[in-house]
Amino acid sequence: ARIELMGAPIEVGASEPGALMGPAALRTAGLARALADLGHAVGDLGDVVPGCAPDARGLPAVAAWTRVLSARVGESLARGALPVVTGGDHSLSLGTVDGALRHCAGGGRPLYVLWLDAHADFNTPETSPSGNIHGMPLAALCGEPGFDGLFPDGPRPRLDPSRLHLFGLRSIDAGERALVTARRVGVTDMRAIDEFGVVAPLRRVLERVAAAGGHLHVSLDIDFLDPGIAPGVGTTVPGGATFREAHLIMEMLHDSGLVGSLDVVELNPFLDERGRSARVLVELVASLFGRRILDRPTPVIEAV
Ligand code: DIR
Ligand code: MN
Ligand code: MN
Ligand code: MN
Repeated sequence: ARIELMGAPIEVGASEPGALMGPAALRTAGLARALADLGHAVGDLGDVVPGCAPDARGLPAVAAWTRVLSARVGESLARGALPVVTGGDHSLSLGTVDGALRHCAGGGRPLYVLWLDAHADFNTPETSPSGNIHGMPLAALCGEPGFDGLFPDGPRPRLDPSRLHLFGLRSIDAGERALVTARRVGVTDMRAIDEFGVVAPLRRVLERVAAAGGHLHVSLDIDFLDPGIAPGVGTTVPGGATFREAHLIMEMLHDSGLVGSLDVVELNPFLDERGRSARVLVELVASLFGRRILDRPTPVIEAV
């Protein structure tokens, strides 16, 4: 599929300013070129413009972004393209996942979401200690109360929490932990990754999506990565994924052929060290789209 890049310079969902420069930094780091060099047809559709005033704040501003991003992602998928939305803070996924949900509902396909993030992003206005909307998108998408006016009125497909998988989790608030457990969200936390590595848990997730004939939406929050390799984010948490773990995940996602849409979020170039984090993200996205060391299939090593 043709890859359609869209910038979503939104930062109202976060307390730390700077994520609005993320799409520009990823362009500077050569995201489009890296994908084109792999032989893909790539279009940069530019930055999405929200239907709100530049100084709009809070839930109304996020609602304006949600509407336009949902529409843009839906149009891209309807064209048969693969939308890649660069952020911007993680509240942009309200729009991208909503767009993918509507597209999939229309086609009768189940939508699965792989959330690569240090955080669960499952707070509601009620449970959130910070009030930051980038910590809430999954609760809203899954239909928790407290988000009136965020989505357009009328019927809306909800994200089924059992088709959501949090991967890399290592920071969760008390109220959202209770919700994540009650809603039976799939979780591979860092404890599980330490014990089992990334391959076995991810393979299980991918097998489920494949068996259901699902569309996989991947949402990559840069704080999924260890701050040592990706310092350019406002909410670093120690003990994140290594460069090698993250690459392997991207290669497995590519090999699965299941990824239908992608978010790359929370890059804050103002906090980055000379573009390091932006370059790491470009490397990872290139791996997700097929960059490999040798042109050979993954070797199958038989257990002894
Ligand atoms: C925290 C942090 N759970 C909150 N969340 C972040 O504010 O709700 N998400 N940083 O990316
Ligand atoms: Mn489709
Ligand atoms: Mn996040
Ligand atoms: Mn996060």
